[in-house]
Amino acid sequence: MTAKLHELLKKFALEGEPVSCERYGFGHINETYLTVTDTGRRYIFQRINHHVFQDVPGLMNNIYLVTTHLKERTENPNGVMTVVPTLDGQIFLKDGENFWRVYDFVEGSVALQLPRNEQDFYESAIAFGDFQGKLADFPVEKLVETIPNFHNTVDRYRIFKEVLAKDPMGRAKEVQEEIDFVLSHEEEMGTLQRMRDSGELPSRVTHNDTKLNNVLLDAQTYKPLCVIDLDTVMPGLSLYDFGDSIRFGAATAAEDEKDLSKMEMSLDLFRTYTRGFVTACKTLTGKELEMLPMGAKTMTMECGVRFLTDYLDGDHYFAVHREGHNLDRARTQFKLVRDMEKKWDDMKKIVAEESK
Ligand code: ADP
Ligand code: GN1
Ligand code: MG
Repeated sequence: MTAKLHELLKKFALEGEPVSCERYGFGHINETYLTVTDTGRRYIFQRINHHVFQDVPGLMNNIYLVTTHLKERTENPNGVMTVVPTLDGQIFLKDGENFWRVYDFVEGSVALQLPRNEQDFYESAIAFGDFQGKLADFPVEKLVETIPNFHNTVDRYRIFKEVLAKDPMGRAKEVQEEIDFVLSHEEEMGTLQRMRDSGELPSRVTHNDTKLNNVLLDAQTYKPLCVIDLDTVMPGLSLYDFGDSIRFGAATAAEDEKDLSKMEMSLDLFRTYTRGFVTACKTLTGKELEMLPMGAKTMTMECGVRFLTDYLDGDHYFAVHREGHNLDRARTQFKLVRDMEKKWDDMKKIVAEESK
């Protein structure tokens, strides 16, 4: 561990003396470390990405409020993230321009990059559905928007077109096919935002980043344990949470798979997740249920648009580990959208059957 990391860790109310601190996990946004102390206690130590999250105090206050609310409704102490304060009682540490925080490590847990089987995916649906259900009575106006317009797909298109017009890296000419695909879907992809604006779909407290690896499952039983990565918890649509889970977890290949022939949306996994989500979250309206397939398609397209925007812009937002990484990610998302279009009638039928 570097002397700097040690110095920072010493400012938190840890049990014992930190003896190691290593990079951890597969997140694209924060810098995550696993730290161990001489008593064997383990902690997650993170540098919060303040370029992405411009109001870190507001974000940490959201997390504090939401975890406090969830703890009152959760029996298992490992079932909710626990923020470890600094020695002077703050929920994060400011060091120069950087922001750091510590969470208790949730022992006996696993985060999956892909479901091993349908049951894993079902359990994640229960976890995220339950999360939303438990927050249904949380006063949504107390939360700040940690990233304004995060799932405003109309605004994501606006930013895409702005970057495309500048084309700062000169990359647009290589990806004309992808650009055309994005633009040909613009009108349809604004549907949910228009329904949110008109009040047809209700604003709820949502997680907004419901990838499978943002829920910890019990390492023994593979039952849901704890929903993590709470940075984007804020007002949103239930369809964002449903859709983002399908985008990531009902896919038959990794988000950055290069061989697009491997990438499909599994209708079986779609059915499994739908069943879990509607079972755990009883508050969905008829309109929300009807729009679930559109939630899946919109979140997938939006994520593809974000990856492609970042590729055109020079890869400033998502962590990249190889050349063309964001382009590969964008392509998998577009392949998924095309596959959903082929399977659209089946997706609607499944939702109708599972929400009876
Ligand atoms: P990012 O925003 O970059 O995705 P996350 O908060 O999701 O960062 O953390 C990255 C990874 O670290 C997670 O996917 C998970 O594997 C692991 N992780 C995060 N918090 C905990 C925790 N409290 N206990 C155990 N593992 C954790
Ligand atoms: C980011 O932080 P992480 O890796 O869980 C991103 C999500 C994207 C996802 C794509 C704050 O999630 O919106 O869907 O990558 N989070 C943020 O993998 O932008
Ligand atoms: Mg994460």
